[in-house]
Amino acid sequence: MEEQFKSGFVAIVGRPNVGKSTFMNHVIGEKIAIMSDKPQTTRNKISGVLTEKDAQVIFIDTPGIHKPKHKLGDYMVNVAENTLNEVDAVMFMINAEEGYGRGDQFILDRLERVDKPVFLVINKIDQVHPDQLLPLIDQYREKFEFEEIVPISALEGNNVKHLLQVVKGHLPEGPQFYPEDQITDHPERFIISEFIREKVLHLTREEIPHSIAVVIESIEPRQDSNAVYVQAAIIVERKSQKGIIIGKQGSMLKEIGQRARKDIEALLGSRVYLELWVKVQKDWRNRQVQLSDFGYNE
Ligand code: GDP
Ligand code: MG
Ligand code: K
Repeated sequence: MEEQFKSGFVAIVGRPNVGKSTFMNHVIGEKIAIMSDKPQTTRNKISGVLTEKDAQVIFIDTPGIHKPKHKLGDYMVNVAENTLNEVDAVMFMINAEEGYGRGDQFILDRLERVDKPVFLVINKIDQVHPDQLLPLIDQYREKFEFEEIVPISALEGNNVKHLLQVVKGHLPEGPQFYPEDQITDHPERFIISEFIREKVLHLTREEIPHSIAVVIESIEPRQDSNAVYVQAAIIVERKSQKGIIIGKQGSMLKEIGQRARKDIEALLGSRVYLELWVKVQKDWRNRQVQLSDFGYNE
């Protein structure tokens, strides 16, 4: 008898910086989720679609579940929790270097309410001695009944194939939800805004906190020049931050724009003109009513 096609949605949860986006990018093979060494880079659901001959896995890279410190934090936790109730399996990812922490308990408490298989994925094993793994596994086993425990290195790809086999093994039989060549179901608009936000965070390092948002004002293909015209605003909370992002004679903003443009061109497969500007909007994180303006409502 022929094997049935399997498909399903798999959420990736875990503390910030454990490597969720890196894993997604490794699996999907394109730069869809945004990677950064700053925590909480991923604010929204980004899904990557992996299609193989026997299965289709749709990964949801959730914002970090953590104790919220402000309204945007609340929003992010809600998105993550809602996601957990809609998926077929959950990958709980930890950093092998860090070990168990209070942030993990917060997440595990939420996972107790999930009735789908939960896998413990121990990432960054390239950073630890193999002897350190067993005690870590024992420690987590005591806290939660995981379906399976799989150590990987998302960065180097160690054991990632095995993890995919394990995940596929637990998916229900189902249809191919997305066409084979589709790797994300997110509108380009959101991915483009994340590309720009990533450049700001990388280039400004510690000076600019997470209190920025990027709003894509327009994306217009230009018939005459065979290029796409993108207009976007970077929203900051303070005037001083605006100065940092613009830089001396606009040099920083220019650099941000040039780097973001390269990623957008790769994504859209065409030449791109990117027009960027910076707006100050005080305390936007705590103004719930404004969150929807930035695309942070479900
Ligand atoms: P996220 O916040 O969970 O999405 O984490 P990211 O994917 O953004 O990764 C955070 C940092 O950890 C980045 O600097 C990654 O390069 C790094 N990282 C991710 N996976 C690995 C891994 O397997 N090994 C090592 N050494 N670093 C990793
Ligand atoms: Mg991430
Ligand atoms: K991150």
